[in-house]
Order: sequence, then C-alpha cells, then structure tokens
Amino acid sequence: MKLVYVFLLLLAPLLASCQQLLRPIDCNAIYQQNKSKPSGVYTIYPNGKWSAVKVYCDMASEKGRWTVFQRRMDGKVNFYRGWKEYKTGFGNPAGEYWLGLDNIYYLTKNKKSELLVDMEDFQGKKVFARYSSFSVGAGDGFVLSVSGFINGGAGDSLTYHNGQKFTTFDRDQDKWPWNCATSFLGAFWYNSCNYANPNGVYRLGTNSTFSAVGVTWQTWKGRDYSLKTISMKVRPVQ
Ligand SMILES: [Ca+2]
Repeated sequence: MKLVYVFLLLLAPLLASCQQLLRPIDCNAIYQQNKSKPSGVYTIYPNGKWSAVKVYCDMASEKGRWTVFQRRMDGKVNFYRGWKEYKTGFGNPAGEYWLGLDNIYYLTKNKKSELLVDMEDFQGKKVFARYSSFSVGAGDGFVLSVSGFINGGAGDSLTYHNGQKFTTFDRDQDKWPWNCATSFLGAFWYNSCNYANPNGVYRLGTNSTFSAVGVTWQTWKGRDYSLKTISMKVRPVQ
C-alpha cells in the first residue's frame, strides 16, 4: 500500500507538467512548449480546465509570448457593448475581439506581467507603448494597475488610467460626473475621461464629428484620429 503512495507522489509532478502541456494557461506557456510556434489563434486555459478560450498569440513582437486581450483591425466587430460582455469577452480571436475582464484578471493574478500596446495609422506607420508592470484587480472594479512606461514612439496615454475601475455604458465607475463610456462611445478604465480609447468607434483616420469617440491614442495622433489597428497584449515577466 505504501509503495502505491510513493508511486503517486513521484507521479504528481509529472502529471502537473502534463496539465501544463495539455492546458496552457497563456501564450507564454504555449511558447515554452515549442519556441518555433508561429503567431496565430490558440486555445488557452486562464483559470483551470473548464476555462478554455481561444486567443491570438503574438509570437513575434518584442520577442513574442504575448497573449492578446484586445484587438482592433477592420471595424468588423461592434465594441459598444455592456458590462456583461466586457466581463466575459466577445468577438473573433482571428480578428477583432475583447478577451474579457475575468480572463485578463486570471492572466495577471499570480505573476508579475507586462503590457504591450501595438498600433498603426492609415499611412502604415507603426509604433508601440510598453509597460513593465500590468495587472487587473479582483472584484467588480477590475482596477487597472499599470506602470513602467517604455516609449516605442506612441507616447504614454495609459498612465492617466492607472488606478481606475472599468466603465461601460451600463456601469459607470469612472471619475466623471457623467458616464465616460456613453460620452466617448467605448468601454475602458476611464478616469475623467481618457487619453486612450482603444474600444471606441472604428473610424477611418481623422474625423472630428463627435470629437474623441474613435479608436484613439492621444499622445500619438491626438483626440480626433482613429487608428487603423491597435492591440493590447500581456505576458509574464521572465
Ligand atoms: Ca461617472
């Protein structure tokens, strides 16, 4: 009988590593399994075996390993959505999508993580903003913690949002007397209100009718330029 226990004890670490192989928690785990895997859509398990979700893994930018949790590229998905969908996620992992606040929370919960925000304008110019520390808090606030800005040409439009709760049109948790989500037609960690509006209305570049409602990163292109692409991605710090 005792031998069986010893055997099981020896087996436990092996089983644990099999779990990791079968159910990678994020794109970093997928990369660690096979460092030559290309960028693309993969299934990850941010919170155990029942939490399978498809994501886009960026295995190229800044040495890869990134789990993309937000992506705009063609305006095919409507991002003006309510609390429930921002909590659980929506869209198409091969195209535009939002991974969900619950998943972003699980991805950053137990390990020091960093954030990369890649973006491109309609002239094909690409820049980025990187943050050496990123996490999303527990509970219905989903408070944003972001710091350690590294400039890839985009400027810092996110530090202003540090410490803020997440706001949608049907859940106002921002610092403004009105609701920033209904005023700027997005959903975000609004303060009062924003320098970045990555979940705003997809528009074709410069458009000042209804100011600042586009997919904006103000420190790069100002309030009234809506970006061609933007993606937000997270990975554990090595
Ligand atoms: Ca408010």
